Amino acid sequence: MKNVDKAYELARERYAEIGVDTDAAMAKLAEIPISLHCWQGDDVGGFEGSRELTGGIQVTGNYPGKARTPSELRQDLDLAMNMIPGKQRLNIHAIYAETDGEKVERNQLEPGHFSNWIDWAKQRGIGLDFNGSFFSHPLADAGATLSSADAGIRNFWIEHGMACRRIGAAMGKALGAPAVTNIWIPDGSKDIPVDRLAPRLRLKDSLDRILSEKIDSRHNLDAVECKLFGIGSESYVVGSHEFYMGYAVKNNLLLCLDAGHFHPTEIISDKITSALTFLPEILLHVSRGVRWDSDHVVILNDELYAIAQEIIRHDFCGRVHIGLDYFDASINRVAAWVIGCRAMNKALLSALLEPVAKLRKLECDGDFTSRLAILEELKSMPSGAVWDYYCTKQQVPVGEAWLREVKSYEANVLSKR
Ligand code: RNT
Ligand code: ZN
Repeated sequence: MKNVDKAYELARERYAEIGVDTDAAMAKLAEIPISLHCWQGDDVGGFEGSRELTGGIQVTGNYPGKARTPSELRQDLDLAMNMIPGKQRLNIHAIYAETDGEKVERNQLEPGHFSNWIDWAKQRGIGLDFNGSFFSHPLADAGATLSSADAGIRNFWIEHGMACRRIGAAMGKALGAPAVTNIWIPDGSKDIPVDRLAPRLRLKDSLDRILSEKIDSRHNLDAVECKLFGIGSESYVVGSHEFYMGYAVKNNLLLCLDAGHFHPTEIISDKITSALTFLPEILLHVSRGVRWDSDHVVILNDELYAIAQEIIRHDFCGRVHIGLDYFDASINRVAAWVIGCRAMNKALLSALLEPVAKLRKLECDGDFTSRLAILEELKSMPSGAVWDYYCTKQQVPVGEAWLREVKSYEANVLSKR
């Protein structure tokens, strides 16, 4: 890796000239966990059986080699995670329970149904995060779960939410770092409702009941995820941004900001500081919506840079939990994980290579000319050389070398499924 080392030495000097310590940046990056979402590996399928994906989210594509079992999914994750530098976590949905062929209703799920995941995470030395699955289920087919007017349906989902928090806590306890257990529900309506209030009041009551059990925050943290619209809930979403912002602030929960869940010109990077003015911690679902909440694979675009800058410039690493949330079945699914998670890491590294104090001073002094000039010059600084060096130090492939490994896995493993 002679060239990588040489390029890094030069890059280190260049950054030193502008007052940036590249070694410190890499050390910091290595400590920022990113939670990889298990559901990219099987198109949000889970292991309950082959029901269709509902809830107004959609996976397109039929790329061969999808994981069909928990061990296939973990095998795929093992490969993806070995191609990604830095600290990782895994984000699991309730539908990924392992019940030994037995039918276990979602309101009956227990930590034991996730013990293989916990053991696997322990082996890898990573933490887990968790999500209730309030979709792809007959009791979600009417378009309402926690906001349902049907007491039986609503109770079922409340019990599911309670079960999920206990599972999250068991994960956090076993792995020595709290799991973030997220609640996203698809509730809403295709056409214009007459009563926008009653479902929201019911949702509030359901959440109150789910959260009534005291759970040690060293083991589990609760997050709520808002949304603008989904397929089939175009006119009304019960859990809107205002609803959950209010609920999170009032109850001291994490607000989950998903990059695809706002108006197309709205960006979550600008929401981080607002949310953190009123909340101790938040969760991000880093995603990429193309024209709608399409959950495309995350790439290194302007918004990803901006998200990373907001986290790093304010030193919010301890308060922003970074999770990925996308699902693309039109390309190799393992590669999709690697591409998105490497992109997130690259964005964080770029942010860590900014001379923040200097930029802040220019802004305070009102020298907006210099601020803009330097921000533009930073874009062509040799951050790529630092990234390559970081990858070698982290013992993951440099550049597109990871792709060869994924391609050979495709030929030897995925294509045989
Ligand atoms: C849906 C939400 C939610 C899901 C996952 C599967 O729009 O983004 O987070 O994508 O939980
Ligand atoms: Zn999401």
